[in-house]
Amino acid sequence: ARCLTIGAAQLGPIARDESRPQVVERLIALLHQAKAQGCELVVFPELALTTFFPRWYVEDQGDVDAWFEREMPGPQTRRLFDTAAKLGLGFSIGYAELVEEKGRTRRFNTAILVDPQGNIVGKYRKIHLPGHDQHEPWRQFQHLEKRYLETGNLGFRTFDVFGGRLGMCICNDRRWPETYRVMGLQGVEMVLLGYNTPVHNPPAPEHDALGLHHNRLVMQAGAYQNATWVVGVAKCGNEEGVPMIAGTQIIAPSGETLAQAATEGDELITYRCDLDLGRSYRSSVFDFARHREPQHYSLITAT
Ligand code: CDT
Repeated sequence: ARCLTIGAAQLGPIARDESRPQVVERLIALLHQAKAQGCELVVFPELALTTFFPRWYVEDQGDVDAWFEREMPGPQTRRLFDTAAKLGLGFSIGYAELVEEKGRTRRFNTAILVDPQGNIVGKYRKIHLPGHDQHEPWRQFQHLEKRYLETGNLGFRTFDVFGGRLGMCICNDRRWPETYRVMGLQGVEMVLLGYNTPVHNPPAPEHDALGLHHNRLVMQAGAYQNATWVVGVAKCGNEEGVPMIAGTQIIAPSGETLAQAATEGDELITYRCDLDLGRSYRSSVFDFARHREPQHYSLITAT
């Protein structure tokens, strides 16, 4: 068996006035727990260095940019990288990324994968950006990802690291079957994903009671239908008056959740994942080469 011991590091709320060094201390505490529990790779959530800022309409772009990282690691995040490397732990983490690319300033909702030596070995920029791009004052809170962020431009890649083939996606991506399938077609064995999911969705409050159900449904389906592990990690709890779902879990290629968080705060859950578990699915019911019928799928990619 090719086993990889995963730590899914759920975060409780991050306050608006919490500084990067304060958050990094919380992440480091989880790294130490992960080391003590035999983990090799720790998965942190989406936008794990700041509060979930798209909930506010902010006019001044300079104020918005204060939530973004211009380098990774930067002066305030280097301690995270150094500690992980000292402990010999890999990690993935989500953050808001500001880059000069193609001659202009660009902003992405990004996740990176860092090896046990502290090298960035994988990067993903969120493709399915939910919410809206204009201020909608009728909402109790905003969801302005479409205003502050650009659609990711790196595709759904996979990375041969940690003894397996790993991929990443971010939050709303997990609701879309294409996300997993594009990685499944590359033979992905484990998908790492973090999320910030408010309990209340202002345009469709009738869904509010189903948040944890939908969270589990989409990740379990993505895992089973693509014979991959899925590690889903929440930032959750009541953040600045907005409750967000927990439900951090580690899902096997069978679609079964094998470990799950019990709280809505900082909490590490672990599982020793056998990366070969997907094989029997990939060679039987989901043998893509034998059973897919892509000639009937063209509508999926029509724009
Ligand atoms: N962060 C993120 O993508 N959250 C969304 C909220 C959807 S409602 C606008 C999610 O899909 O969980």
